[in-house]
Amino acid sequence: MTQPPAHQPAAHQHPALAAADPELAALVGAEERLQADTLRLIPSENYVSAAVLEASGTVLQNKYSEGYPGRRYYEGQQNIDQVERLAVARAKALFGTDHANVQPYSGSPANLAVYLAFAEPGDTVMGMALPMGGHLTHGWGVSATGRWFRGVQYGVREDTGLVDFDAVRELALKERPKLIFCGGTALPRTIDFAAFAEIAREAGSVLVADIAHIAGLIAGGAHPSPVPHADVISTTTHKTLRGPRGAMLLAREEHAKAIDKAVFPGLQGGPHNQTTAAIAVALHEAAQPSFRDYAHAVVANARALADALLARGFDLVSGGTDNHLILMDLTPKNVPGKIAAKALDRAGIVVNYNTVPYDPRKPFDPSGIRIGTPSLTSRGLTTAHMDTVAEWIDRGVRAAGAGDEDALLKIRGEVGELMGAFPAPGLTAT
Ligand code: DSN
Repeated sequence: MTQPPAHQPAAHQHPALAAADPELAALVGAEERLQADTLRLIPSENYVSAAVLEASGTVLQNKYSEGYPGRRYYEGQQNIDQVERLAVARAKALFGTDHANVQPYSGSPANLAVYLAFAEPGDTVMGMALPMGGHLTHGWGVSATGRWFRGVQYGVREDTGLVDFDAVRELALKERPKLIFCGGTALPRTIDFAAFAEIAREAGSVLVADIAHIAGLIAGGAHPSPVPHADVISTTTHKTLRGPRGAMLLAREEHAKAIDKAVFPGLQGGPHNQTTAAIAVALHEAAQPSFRDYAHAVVANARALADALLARGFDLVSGGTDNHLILMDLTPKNVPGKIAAKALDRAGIVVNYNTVPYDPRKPFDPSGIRIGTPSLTSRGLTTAHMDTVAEWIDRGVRAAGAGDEDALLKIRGEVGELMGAFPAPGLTAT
């Protein structure tokens, strides 16, 4: 049987859904077309494999399993226990940790469980400020973590865009926070886990490495691992790691009980077993040699794209990238991030508008856009394509500034043509 082109709706893959709820099936088909036809540059997104997709949609969905393997509050766990044990064993082997909890529903609940395990309401916690590239759950004011705990924040230097470790150390020693978070959502540079660990040790703090963005790079050997340095590691499973939407907490044995108790019964009820199964599949895929190639290709593509953007006069925070992510300050181009992001979307290039460090504009209308290479790498684009991608972004931003819809439409055609030659994983029928 011949495979349908990547840009065709794949309703035939969901025959029951199409029969029972054509309206919903049409929306799923439209999303499949969108993901196939566009150049997806949001650095926290990816394409999961067909195997991960299948595991996410299994009858494991039908089962309640509060507790942990061998210690459940429901019977009928003969298979579920094995699924979770497999996921845990694979997580431990892949990252080289003593302990893994694969039950957190996503990154925010995973981080909240860390608070529950190690801190009391009102305690001081420290993380990178959200507008500097941190995450809401690292003690930022509008998040429960910033309301229920006393969040103190560090940032990056205005001149380099890099973490100022002298300032981090000074703040940590002054505040003696219970938790120090490192990692974030808009960090284009390598995280120096050893430097954070030394500061945490001096301050008597628990070091939490939030590796959600870079877990796949770490698993593939394209970014240093926090394992020898961090007390606890928190990660989502759906970004560079290329698994389902979920999360994991990894820890040394000494913290295993506290972490498990915090996730269940502290914070959550029954685990999402279909997600646990899909995490197990993704971890198996991430242990294959081809995943190392993917992880290194993600970084190589990001570096090539950064160079091509710099050559076109773009201002990149920190001057470039070491990982999968590029943060572009569009101030010199006189185009606000939101205007650029929406115009690029019309051109078939999907990015998100983002604050840049020391942004004079508001978070809902900031100066920058954030882009990344995981999705395009999963589709097979290489460094040879990055000049074209930079050229499209350049033309798109200029068209945004000029209000030139025809130019955006032309880019959209070119994007669709190239992406049609690179079938999206998980979207083509097998
Ligand atoms: N929302 C995620 C991101 O896009 O980086 C972080 O949680």
